[in-house]
Amino acid sequence: MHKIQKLLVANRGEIALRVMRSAREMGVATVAVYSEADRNALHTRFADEAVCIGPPASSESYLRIDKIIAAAKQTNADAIHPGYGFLSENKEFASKIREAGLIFIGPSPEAIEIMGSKLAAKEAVAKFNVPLVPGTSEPISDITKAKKVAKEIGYPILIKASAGGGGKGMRVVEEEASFEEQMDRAISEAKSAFGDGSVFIEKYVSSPRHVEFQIFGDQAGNIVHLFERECSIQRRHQKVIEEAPSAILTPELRASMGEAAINVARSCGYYGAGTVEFIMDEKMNFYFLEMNTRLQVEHPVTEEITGLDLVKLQIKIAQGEEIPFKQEDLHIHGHAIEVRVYAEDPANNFLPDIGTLQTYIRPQGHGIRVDDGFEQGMAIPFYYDPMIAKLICHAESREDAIEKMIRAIDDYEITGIETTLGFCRFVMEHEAFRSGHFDTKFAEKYFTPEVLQTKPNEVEQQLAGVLAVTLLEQAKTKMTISASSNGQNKWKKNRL
Ligand code: MV4
Repeated sequence: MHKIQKLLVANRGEIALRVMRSAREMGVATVAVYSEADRNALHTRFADEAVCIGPPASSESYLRIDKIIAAAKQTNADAIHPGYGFLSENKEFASKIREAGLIFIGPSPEAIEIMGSKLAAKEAVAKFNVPLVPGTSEPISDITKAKKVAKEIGYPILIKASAGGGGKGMRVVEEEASFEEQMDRAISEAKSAFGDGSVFIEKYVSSPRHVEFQIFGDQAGNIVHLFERECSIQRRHQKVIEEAPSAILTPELRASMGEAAINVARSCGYYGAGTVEFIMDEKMNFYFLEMNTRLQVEHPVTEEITGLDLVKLQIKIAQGEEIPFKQEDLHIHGHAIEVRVYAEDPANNFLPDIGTLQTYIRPQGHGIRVDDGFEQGMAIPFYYDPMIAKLICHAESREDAIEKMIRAIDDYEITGIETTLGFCRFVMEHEAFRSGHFDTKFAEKYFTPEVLQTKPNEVEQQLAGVLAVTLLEQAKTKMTISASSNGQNKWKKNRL
């Protein structure tokens, strides 16, 4: 066992800060790497030491394996945490870190490789009794054969690129007549996008729910799951709202999905933090989709309901410790919801809206957590992901967590850029979300920019009348009145 002394965080923004905070609490020194655009970023300032690794473009900084390993050597760091995104699921990064004699805070390069290929992943888990969507388990290129398979599975079917992920390289085929054309397109798309034209066919589950399980393995072979997260509220494969636990899982279903998730991890000798993604149809059948071999953006909801610090657990496992608890010691405490605050304009097709945070005041109070990497007055660089913060609420029940989230969104003051907060508030108030009857098509089905426009309700109309009279009175007596312009009620809709 090697106790980690100094940790380099190969990331930026909220996750870099998140990781460094836990390291510091464990007495581990921290090293930041930063691009020229992040010279004054919070992660750069928070770390004990910081090394500039290049120009703003990710390809010249946060994606440069050589520069990051050189920074670790230069500062005598003995471990590297990749965060999420960037190099977090790059097998070459994980192996080069090992070859340099350093510890990678994550799984083995082999596990990253297997799970990075959808077909290899399916093949690995098939022997472990994990439910898979009906379909092919091998790359398919012979059109006649493929057509036959599609017919057997039954339309609609989905063509997926083996090297794809996060929704990239998928094509729905509704009927046999369009099969050939879609197949040709899928193969050439996969070739140009991933340099690998392997595609396979699955039964298309038309409006699935996305339920994922957090798992942890250690290097002694122990594997546990930390329950599920429901991530069905998304737009164009970008998650916007996540919660734990799922509103619809029964204890029995949770136990069998948890067991399947552990088996997925077992199938590739997994250690570290991982997430096993399932889709679920309306009959509550669940199927393994893919495994993400990193800490995920939405990990805080799991932390809130388990009381565990997942980054500390990652560090302990990486330095060879065993998981310090058993599956039966784990329990779900209350309910947690996370909303992602993106610098995007929901009224304008969610186009990125970068700029300067003129006002930036975080909500506060019991059960509220904000993970972010910005302060008031800072500019949001356009080189990177537009997610500026995660707002997490934890309460005893789902209903209480929703009410807390609405209050927190109303207390969040952001001016200078548009954000997705208004969209998130809309979701919190929506009957489909509140009842738990929603799926991955929620945004498509229910959201239009018009729903963000505040329609005054009856009470508000009456109040406006009263206010008009008052103002008139005041004008008569030459009094001045300054309207409250702190934007406090910016997201309020039909509420008084
Ligand atoms: C599917 C599917 C329906 N049927 N596979 C999207 C991203 C990638 N992880 C796999 N995805 C899907 N695979 C079959 N056989 C629907 C999706 C899907 C989806 C999955 C999870 C979360 C959001 C989604 C949004 C659209 C489609």
